Amino acid sequence: MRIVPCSSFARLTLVATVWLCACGKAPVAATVPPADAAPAHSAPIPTTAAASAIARDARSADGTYIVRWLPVNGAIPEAEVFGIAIEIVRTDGSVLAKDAVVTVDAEMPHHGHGMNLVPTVSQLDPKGNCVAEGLLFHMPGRWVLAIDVEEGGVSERTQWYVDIE
Ligand SMILES: [Cu+2]
Repeated sequence: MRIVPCSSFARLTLVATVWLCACGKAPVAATVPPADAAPAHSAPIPTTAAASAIARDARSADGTYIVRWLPVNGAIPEAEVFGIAIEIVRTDGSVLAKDAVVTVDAEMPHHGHGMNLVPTVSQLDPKGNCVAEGLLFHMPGRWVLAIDVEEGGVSERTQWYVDIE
């Protein structure tokens, strides 16, 4: 499994997010950077002993957040439901809004489809942690995992390539 932040199309607004989710054939494939695209950034954020080597953090579209995630069970299984632990911090050091909402989605841009399940995401705790359950990468290949953070009606996306072999 290989995970790369999608830096070059991390500029989606809420409008684009809604549109992408509503349209299975969204033409985002043309904007997908090459597989060796450089990670958006590598700013240090707190890690825990449980964080494995595959945990990945990336900066959100407009740089408001650093979003980090890792599979709950340490690896992403193919064709099995899994969960991810998510950690979100604001880059300006301020605390996330209490009513911030996190949503998680994934798609295979080259195939024009998403997941067959809609993940559920737990409430963010005061430290910016939550857990998304019910993800399913039902086939091998390149997936794009997207984590959206919404505060005060503004949504910002962070994305990663996840290659399932
Ligand atoms: Cu597919």
